[in-house]
Amino acid sequence: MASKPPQGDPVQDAPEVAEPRHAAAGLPAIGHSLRMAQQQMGVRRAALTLLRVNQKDGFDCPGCAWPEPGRRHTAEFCENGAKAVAEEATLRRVTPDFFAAHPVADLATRSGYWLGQQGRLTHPMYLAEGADRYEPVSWEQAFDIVAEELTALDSPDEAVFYTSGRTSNEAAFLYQLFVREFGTNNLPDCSNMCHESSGSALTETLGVGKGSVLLDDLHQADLIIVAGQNPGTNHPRMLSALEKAKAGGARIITVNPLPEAGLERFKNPQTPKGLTRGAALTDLFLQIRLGGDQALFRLLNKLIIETDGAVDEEFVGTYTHGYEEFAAAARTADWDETLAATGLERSAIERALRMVLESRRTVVCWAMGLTQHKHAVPTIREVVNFLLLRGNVGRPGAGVCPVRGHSNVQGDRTMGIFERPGADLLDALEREFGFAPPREHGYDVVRAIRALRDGAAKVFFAMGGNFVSASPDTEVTEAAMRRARLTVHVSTKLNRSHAVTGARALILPTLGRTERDLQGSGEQFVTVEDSMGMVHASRGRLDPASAHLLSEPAIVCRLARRVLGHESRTPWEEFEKDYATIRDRIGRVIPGFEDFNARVAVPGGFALPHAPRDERRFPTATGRANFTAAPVEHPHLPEGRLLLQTLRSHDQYNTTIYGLDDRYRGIRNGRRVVLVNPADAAALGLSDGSYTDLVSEWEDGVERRAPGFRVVHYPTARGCAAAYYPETNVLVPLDATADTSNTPASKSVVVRLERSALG
Ligand SMILES: Nc1nc2c(c(=O)[nH]1)N[C@H]1C(S)=C(S)[C@@H](COP(=O)(O)OP(=O)(O)OC[C@H]3O[C@@H](n4cnc5c(=O)[nH]c(N)nc54)[C@H](O)[C@@H]3O)O[C@H]1N2
Ligand SMILES: Nc1nc2c(c(=O)[nH]1)N[C@H]1C(S)=C(S)[C@@H](COP(=O)(O)OP(=O)(O)OC[C@H]3O[C@@H](n4cnc5c(=O)[nH]c(N)nc54)[C@H](O)[C@@H]3O)O[C@H]1N2
Ligand SMILES: [Mo]
Repeated sequence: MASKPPQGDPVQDAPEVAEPRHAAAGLPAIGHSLRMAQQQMGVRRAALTLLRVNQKDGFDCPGCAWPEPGRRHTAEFCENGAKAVAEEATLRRVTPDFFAAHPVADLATRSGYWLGQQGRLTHPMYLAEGADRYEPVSWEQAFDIVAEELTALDSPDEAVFYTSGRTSNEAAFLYQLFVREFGTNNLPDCSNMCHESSGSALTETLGVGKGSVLLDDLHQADLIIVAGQNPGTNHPRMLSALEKAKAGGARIITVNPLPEAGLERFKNPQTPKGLTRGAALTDLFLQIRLGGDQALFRLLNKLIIETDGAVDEEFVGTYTHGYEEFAAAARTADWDETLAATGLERSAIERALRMVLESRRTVVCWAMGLTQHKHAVPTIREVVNFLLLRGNVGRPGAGVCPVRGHSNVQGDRTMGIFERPGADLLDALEREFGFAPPREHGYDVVRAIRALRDGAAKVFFAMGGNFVSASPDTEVTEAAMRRARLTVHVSTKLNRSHAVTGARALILPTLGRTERDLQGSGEQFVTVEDSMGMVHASRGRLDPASAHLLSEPAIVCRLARRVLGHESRTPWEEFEKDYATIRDRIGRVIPGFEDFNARVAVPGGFALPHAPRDERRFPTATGRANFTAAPVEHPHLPEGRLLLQTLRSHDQYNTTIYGLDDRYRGIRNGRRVVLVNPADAAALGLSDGSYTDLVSEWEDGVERRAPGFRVVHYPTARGCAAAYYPETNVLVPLDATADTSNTPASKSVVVRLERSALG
């Protein structure tokens, strides 16, 4: 039953193109967010819901993982947070009648946008083997089906348990506990496709795989470098922090192949000035070629080393390891090679160096523009080298700042959602729960797809997310999914993963962040950890979308009881009744959570310890912060080809499409566009408005094609094109991943553009 993936919305996908903007937010942003919220929720519900976002007694915004400031505005949310809330708090519903009217084959022809617009899931639904559509089932039947397939496996390692990043700490802790009691470490998560490269690089060099700055550090910095990140769309509240830093005298260098409106100018809707001109943010824009960052930082490092007095020798001598070897490698950095790899002017790099040398406190922020390349891990290690050289780790106003995506993706990892758990975690689980957790490492996302493809994995269970659309190599992933015996999705909204199923499939509908969670002991709250290691409570206030929903913790507890039976000594019933009892156990298993219930009761929550930040202690193999000296890499582009990055528009949350506009980039009413530098377009004979197929070329010789994209002349770096994810995931080869972290290299796909039969 292989259906072709849908090619956008044939009726609606008709891109219109205008000049890109040069400023973000402002009044139009408020207007857009309120309009979307009201379309989904009506006026009253929209107002009541949005006023609860990120308040100390409210719920954590299900948008991004940017932290909340200590002093909050009445409306502490952004345009895109409001869209995320509206998407969840919508009044539209996907009921059993909907599934009766839409066979799975029909759902498989629909776009992700259409699926998401249908509304919230209301009932557990089951697709029986050979059936053509989902039918309602009871929760008991649903758990029986999962148990039947899990117990029929030859080994627990034939099951895969995915997690997306919205799952609360409580649900994540229970989920990994259940999975490990069941007997496997097959716990891939969205982080594998996201900041895994940051985690790998930081753990090896600093000893902690998380960022080392708090919000106040940004406010106190002299220099903030924002590399490979588009906060105006993806972390809009970060713009307030950048604005505040600038008001305090900070300068900002932006490193990006695209001029992103949010980094040019920010019109803060919370201030009078923001309603008019707004604040300029970027002082120096380095329009780098895709994948040129390691070369750039390596050259800057050489120049720092060669400047008298620029290296913080006391810091380097006291706290670091490997300096000599690194310095020897850095000294060989070459201007010509760097200019070719980055596409930058010599004078621009010299100006950046002056700003670096004038700064006593430097922060580097980054996101997917650095993590999704073959050489992502050495690139981020080079950023660490750069900061270590001038002692910019473990002092106020300075440090590493990987800006996380999903609102609790960092917390999920802290809770043990990891396919390669350390012995510390497993020992602690063994002590606390009295079972022997599996020690062998499990599958990450890419390895899970291979296992499903090869028949080595037979059951796929997802706690949230949209695995088939978010993963690379769409056709391979979808074929892999269809080979499974059973696919199960705990979801709030309909998505493509519900339409590309194993022989049997279940949809288990769950509560969202915004909703009241009533259990045996009364109303519950959950906790989350933001991008800066702050843990706080989140309490939903809305009535659940349907009376048939279960919370994520309740789903795990009931499933665990059904699957593990009397073999488990874990008090699943008690956990379901009272989440405080889960937090008691988290406090005994996960370092930094001691006395969890008492500390999270304090409004605003608490900061997790971070040894490099707090005490300049580096829990690495050498006991010091490690300089590293990897060879410099950058993508090589064959003649007549472009390097494609797959990125987000302003109207989407990952695979959830809110609308068809990308306002800041001047694109409306369509998503099948490819942004190309006019000079490259001219060389390829592609006029603005012509239609092209994107064909990716990789070493396996397989031709991957995404048909029918409108060419948009756009001021991106030479040789570098951009198009939206997930429409272009079909082009990303499964095996094209970052070294060490195994993250799909979604930001450097070699493509040729062919005249399209479509369009
Ligand atoms: N509204 C909204 N918010 C979101 C999300 C969303 O989809 N919508 N997603 C969430 C998630 S899970 C995540 S991980 C984050 C993602 O946040 P981002 O990382 O900002 O997301 P992308 O759209 O992938 O943008 C990548 C940025 O890096 C640049 N870039 C690409 N390649 C390179 C490179 O080689 N070098 C440099 N220097 N720059 C490069 C691109 O031009 C772009 O500006 O956002 C989170 N927040
Ligand atoms: N080509 C390319 N591919 C990429 C990326 C890229 O930049 N380029 N980015 C990667 C990144 S950074 C990430 S993080 C992944 C994202 O991968 P995922 O996290 O798997 O994808 P999402 O689109 O965020 O998942 C959306 C679905 O989550 C469900 N959901 C929403 N809220 C909840 C909730 O509270 N509970 C539950 N149980 N379900 C909920 C809804 O059903 C919704 O349809 O994609 C990756 N894929
Ligand atoms: Mo992400």
